[in-house]
Amino acid sequence: MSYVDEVLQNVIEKNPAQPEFHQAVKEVLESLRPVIEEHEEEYRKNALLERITTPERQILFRVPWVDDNGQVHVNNAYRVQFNSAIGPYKGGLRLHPSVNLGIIKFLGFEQIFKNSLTSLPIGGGKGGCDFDPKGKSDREVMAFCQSFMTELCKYIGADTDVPAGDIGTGAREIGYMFGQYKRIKGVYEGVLTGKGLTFGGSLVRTEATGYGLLYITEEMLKANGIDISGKTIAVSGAGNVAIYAIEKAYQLGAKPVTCSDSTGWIYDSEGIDLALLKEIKEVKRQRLTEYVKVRPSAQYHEGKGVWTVKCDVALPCATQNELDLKDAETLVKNGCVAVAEGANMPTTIEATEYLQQNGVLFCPGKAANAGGVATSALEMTQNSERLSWSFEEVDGKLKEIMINIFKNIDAASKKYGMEKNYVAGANIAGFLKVAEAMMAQGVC
Ligand code: NDP
Ligand code: 2IT
Repeated sequence: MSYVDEVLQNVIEKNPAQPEFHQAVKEVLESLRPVIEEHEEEYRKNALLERITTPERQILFRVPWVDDNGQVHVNNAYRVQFNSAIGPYKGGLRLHPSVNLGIIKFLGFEQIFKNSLTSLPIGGGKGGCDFDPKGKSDREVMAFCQSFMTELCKYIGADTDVPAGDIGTGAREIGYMFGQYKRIKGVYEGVLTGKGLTFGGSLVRTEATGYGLLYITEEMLKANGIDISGKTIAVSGAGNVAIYAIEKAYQLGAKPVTCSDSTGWIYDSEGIDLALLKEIKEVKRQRLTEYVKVRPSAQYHEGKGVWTVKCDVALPCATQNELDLKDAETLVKNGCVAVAEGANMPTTIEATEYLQQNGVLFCPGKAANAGGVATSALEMTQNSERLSWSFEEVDGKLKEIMINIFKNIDAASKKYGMEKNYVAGANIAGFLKVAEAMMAQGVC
């Protein structure tokens, strides 16, 4: 049996009932085959693939908190410190009722290669909790965040592990967590990123993932002779990534016509009204049903359906496995030329293969959404030097990083004879740096 197949089988046997983790490992290892074959003896002897697919440390803890009626609740929380070969663990915290260990492990595993692609010194980690911030009062969210950080603070630090936002964790949650960390540890340090601008946050971090997604999409299209200006874009999600993807799409002359949340989706023939979307989602924390009440050009549909809208470019920005084979078939039928993943692993393996086989340019999440964590790393740098850079400076660096990521994944795909396969390019380019660092650091 080949080394890749052996490790894949082992991962599935040793991590039962973690389908998202199996999926992420399969996608990466499958595309690494040519690289692994080149170094098979060396990697096998050093158990490199066994080590890279096993987290360095997994922390599981309970989070008790009290609601506004005096009722105590208990949630399950996780921090998976996956790989520190190239820097301190870095990755977001997801707060959503679906969170479990397998989901956090898939996200942590992806983060290793994403962080490597940014070219900045950050290792891979991820955390989260099955707490649902939706419908909770500010006081309840604060009570949860304080209890969560009371335990998590034992394992993180500016030079060891630096969490940030993800689904359900935005500026409000990061603020409460930072306050509690400082109170317990008595240290004012850049232990979290995505902080408020008055206490060490970086300009552009809020916009970074969505902006970065559009910078790399523009670059991928340009490399294939296509101009993004004038293109119709389908976006899913209505959270941090989706909102700033829509904002940058407009700035580049494209027209985003959809967005969605977990209950339904919007098609707006005039283009999404960004100010209205921000008001509903960022300020009032309401459902998308509010959008159609004041926007005559828009239709609201219950359930899932963004990918049925005719578009040139599709940007899934909600959650994992939200774009399946049937969606991919519809996108191809409707003439879609490119898909770039704002979310982590939003496209199933079957859908990805179908899109690639049908000539759709496909940029995987670990490259396409790396702008968020890259800007987090820039926040860490600013915290270390106790300075704040201007919006233009951070945005300029973000754009440069995204263009370089595209160049590197394009080059890696060509080097291994898989031109235009940016999934393989991203996995290979991300892996090689981490592998070299692990080999140089010996058995650890
Ligand atoms: P938010 O919580 O801000 O927004 C998530 C959006 O997706 C919401 O509109 C949510 O709807 C919608 N959604 C629909 N179905 C689901 C579901 N089953 N589970 C969760 N959300 C759902 O999160 P972000 O925008 O920050 O994250 C979106 C994706 O981007 C995630 O995959 C995340 O891991 C990834 N990502 C985020 C980065 C960041 O910097 N924030 C960086 C890189 C990747 P509703 O409000 O109804 O729940
Ligand atoms: O998935 C991701 O890259 C994030 N949620 C951002 C992580 C970070 O540390 O900024």
